[in-house]
Amino acid sequence: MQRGQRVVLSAALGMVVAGASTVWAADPEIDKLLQSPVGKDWVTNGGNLTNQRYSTQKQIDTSNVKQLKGAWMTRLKGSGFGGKYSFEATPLVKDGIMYIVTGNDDVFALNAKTGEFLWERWSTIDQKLTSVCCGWDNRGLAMGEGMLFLGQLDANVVALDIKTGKEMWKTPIEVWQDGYGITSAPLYYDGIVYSGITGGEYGVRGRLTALDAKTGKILWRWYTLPAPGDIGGESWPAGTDHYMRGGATIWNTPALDPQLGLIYFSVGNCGPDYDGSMREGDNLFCASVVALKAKTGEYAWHFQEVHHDIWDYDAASPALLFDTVINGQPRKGIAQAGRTGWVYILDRTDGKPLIGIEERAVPQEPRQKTAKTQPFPIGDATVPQCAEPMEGYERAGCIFEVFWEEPTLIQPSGVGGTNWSPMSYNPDTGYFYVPGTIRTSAFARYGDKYKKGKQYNGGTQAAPIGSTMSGTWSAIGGNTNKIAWQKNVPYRVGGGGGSTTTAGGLVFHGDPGGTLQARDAKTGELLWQFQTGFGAEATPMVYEVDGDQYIAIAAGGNQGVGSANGDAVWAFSLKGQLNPLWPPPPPATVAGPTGPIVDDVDTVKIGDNNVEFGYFPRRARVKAGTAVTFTNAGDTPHTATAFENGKFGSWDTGVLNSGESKSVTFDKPGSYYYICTPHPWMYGQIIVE
Ligand SMILES: [Cu+2]
Repeated sequence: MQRGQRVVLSAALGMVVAGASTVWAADPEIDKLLQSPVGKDWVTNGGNLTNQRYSTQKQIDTSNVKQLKGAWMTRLKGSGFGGKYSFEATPLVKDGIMYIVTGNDDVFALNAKTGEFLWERWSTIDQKLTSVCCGWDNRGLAMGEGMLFLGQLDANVVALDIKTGKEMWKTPIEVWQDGYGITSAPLYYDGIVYSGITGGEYGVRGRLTALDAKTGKILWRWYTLPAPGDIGGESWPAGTDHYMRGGATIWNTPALDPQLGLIYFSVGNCGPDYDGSMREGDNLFCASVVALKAKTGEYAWHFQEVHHDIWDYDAASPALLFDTVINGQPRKGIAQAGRTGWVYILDRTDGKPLIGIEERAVPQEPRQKTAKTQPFPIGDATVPQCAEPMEGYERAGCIFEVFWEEPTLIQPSGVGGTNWSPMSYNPDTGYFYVPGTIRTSAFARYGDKYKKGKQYNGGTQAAPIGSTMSGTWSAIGGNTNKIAWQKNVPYRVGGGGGSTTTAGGLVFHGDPGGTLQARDAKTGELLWQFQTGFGAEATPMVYEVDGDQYIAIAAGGNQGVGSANGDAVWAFSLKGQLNPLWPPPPPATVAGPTGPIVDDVDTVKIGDNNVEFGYFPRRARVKAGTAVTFTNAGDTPHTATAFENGKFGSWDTGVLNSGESKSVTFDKPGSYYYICTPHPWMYGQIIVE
């Protein structure tokens, strides 16, 4: 199709079909699918422009879902298979072909009916990237104008020929050596590719970048950290350039309302994450939902979920558009599931709360320059918001509790609540299906000097040794913000895989223990589960080929949760013949180092065996007086830093770059726990006898 061809598109956002609007479109077919309820094809990460992840397919329903079996399973030739990776991408399907991207940014086209390979494109990205904060990951693809679009960990946006996988253009939107990367799925609409950027843990300046889909030329950038004089610029300390390194990155796919002409996205944490002492003010647009004019990038509105964030409480899960009725009035809604554990429900025309969000006074810590008030949505949180006291910790509190250098236990943890995982919305029930992580953080601040391209966290949020971790699945009413049903589950969810819902009355989601699960959308009852053999930590999707409905999910684990690695894509149908695989090793439910104790070890390798985010051995027993050498055998800078009752640093290797070593002598008998400060989910233990 030619750019500029005149076509008629129907508006089909949610329940409102507002007639036809005439527009110019570069890819009329894709633009129409993007604006329509999801049917046979699934052409963008969130299903369509709303990010609702709701499919109108209903061949598979509550009565027959128990008969689902594997139609096919394809292993992606070892791509993204290893401990350093997460596999979170949602496959796309168009005209019987599936497109999937792995944590190594490799893209595969498969026959969606059989799983056979059609083409593959290996990214050949540099394996020594030092800007990957939270596992090697790619959340998905976009398509349009005969191309597939992806963002890479090396901060390039790439277009591939959808028929062959051949590279059409490649645009660096930043320099990875300066701390930048891309993990979000881009959004394609009306000739423009929109991409987020990562680096909130590296002192970067976040932004949304719009590129011309045909050429890859950058059309505009909208910085999430305003300069002095820009809207929001007054929320940073006057006379400083901290806004140049304050984080506020974009982890996930935007949503777009063509009628309002607005694009919407969630913005991540402030940097440095846990030290607010040098950035007095609300620090816009950290931890916010932002709306821009989709064509020009002009500011429309914002809502900040957490003022002056010091808890790493990103808005990381994708913003979702939905239509609802409140007090008899039809309303245009937008919702976002925060790491705080709340769903923020707003009017998408102006960003005002739809149900009510109160500014309430919160605890104060003058050294952290804490905000006087924080927004409290009226409604229910999906996870506990107060930490249990633990022996060895003097301070414990609820959400927005403050901390300085004394470790302080707080729930939700710094990873949520809901982290990167998408929720879904079912217009038939009016519920959001929200994944939640139950975990405690021991927050502590330490000073951290900014160095371009290096980790810039200002503290830690490690889970205390011995604290428990689990998850929740909650249905939250779209016009009440109250829990309609809630299920506790054994493993943390919300870090990778989200939910997808269908007109068949079902909610589908993966589980870190390896199963794909189907629940009754009305009641939450678990109706079916199937063991994929690997950590099922991506969001499922739904499509149809030759009259048969399929459910598909990527299964390859999540490095932050520690679920089993893999490189599999599964598709399920009522005609499927494949049986479940054996369960893989389950992820931890208690924080701390796991595995056997290895005796008489004087070397601990960090990041070995392509795991990157782990110590080998994790637990070692040595004689008093032994000098233990810590060697970084991985690619990313790591540390081994003492972690005792949340206090850390009584001994420390400091930052070890790839290949560097440091010895620490342990003279006194006892148990010495340690963590990696940039990756506080890495635990180790030295037992000295
Ligand atoms: Cu590390």
